Amino acid sequence: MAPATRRGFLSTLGSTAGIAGIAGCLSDRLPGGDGSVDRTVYIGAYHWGFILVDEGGAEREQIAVDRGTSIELVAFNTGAEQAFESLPASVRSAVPEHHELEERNEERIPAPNDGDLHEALEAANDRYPDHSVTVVPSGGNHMGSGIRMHPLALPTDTTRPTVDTVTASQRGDYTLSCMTYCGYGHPYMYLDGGLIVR
Ligand SMILES: [Cu+2]
Repeated sequence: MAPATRRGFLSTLGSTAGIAGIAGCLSDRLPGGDGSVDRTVYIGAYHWGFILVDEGGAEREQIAVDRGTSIELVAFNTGAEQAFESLPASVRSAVPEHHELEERNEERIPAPNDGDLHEALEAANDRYPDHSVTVVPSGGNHMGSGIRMHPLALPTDTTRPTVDTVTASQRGDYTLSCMTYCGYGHPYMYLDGGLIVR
């Protein structure tokens, strides 16, 4: 994808137009907006991390739910412009701008030995634009427990968010993790303890 268009979606961030219409839009356009799920959690994937946004359009480091809660996960690749545009305005405006996401990378991902993080990011955007997300118990492999799910594919060439409903069946901390190789920072692409089932 051409650099000129890759981050074009950022120009829409900060727009407040349409907020009043969110509830209606959501029920028309996304599964579960009719109240058949208890919670909706928005998950944005970028190189190299995840953004968690609640129903109110607030970015959160973690979202806690009660056991037994059904959770609609609405996941998107921040590089998928059309999918991003289809999200509620409050969710779009909660997604940090590109430079802020790059600053987050610098805080938590060591620079490569043979180059800098920015170059690695540019290369990854071009060569490995896709991600995926899975939700697994934090701190190890506990087969069969909790929210484990098959990875949701998050390609850049899709026009819609990827939506799935999961049930928070067991208490614990859960980590969002990318299961699709996405360049240098892929091993760091996780959000530890992003979901808590209490
Ligand atoms: Cu990834």
